[in-house]
Amino acid sequence: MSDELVVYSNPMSRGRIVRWMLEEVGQPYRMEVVAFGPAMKGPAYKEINPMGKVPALKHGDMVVTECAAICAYLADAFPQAGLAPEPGSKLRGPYYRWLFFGAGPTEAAVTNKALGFVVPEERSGMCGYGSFGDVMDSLEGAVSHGDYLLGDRFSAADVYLGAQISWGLQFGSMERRPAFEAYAKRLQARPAAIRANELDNALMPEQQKAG
Ligand SMILES: N[C@@H](CCC(=O)N[C@@H](CS)C(=O)NCC(=O)O)C(=O)O
Repeated sequence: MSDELVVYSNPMSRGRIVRWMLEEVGQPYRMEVVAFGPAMKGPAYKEINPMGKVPALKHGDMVVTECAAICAYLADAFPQAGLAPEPGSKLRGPYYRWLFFGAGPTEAAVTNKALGFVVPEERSGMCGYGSFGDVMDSLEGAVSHGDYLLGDRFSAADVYLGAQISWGLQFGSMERRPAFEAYAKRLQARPAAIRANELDNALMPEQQKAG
């Protein structure tokens, strides 16, 4: 069985997170650009991701979708890259915590904010992310204890949550707090992040034409 890594993505999508993660991992991979619209919603691609969304990752015959899951999978599949604390180690706690906080509360709070949906104050108790402000405060604390979410250790959780924070600042869907700006600047200066941006940016004109 081939163990080829194939990422299905589009340069104008969350697939950029996976590209960055793959560049951090440093293993060879192939990218298949999936155009938005009929190609992404058609039966061939839905065999890979029934949601008809990018990104998706194939490793040999195995498919994994969801950016956070893909980042966590790659970190475990290629431990030599040092992007996840050892299973069973104490650092695994905050590692999971921030990966899931990114995929759950942060993603929901930021998307709802961008769409103009505000949780009525008296219903925040039943809303998993509480309020947008609660999420911002928690994230500010998370990025203020060291250079990375795990202190001085960079991990896949920084790729996933860091990409969301960087985009949030870029597109105005997150508050411009100094701690977020310093964290995003630190991450964006990583050689793998720079390479990933260059590779995806080079694919943009073609996709913009198609869109
Ligand atoms: N929860 C998914 C979200 C994936 C997602 O929404 N992708 C968007 C692009 S950023 C997409 O494919 N949209 C096209 C569509 O739904 O038609 C993840 O984290 O991977």
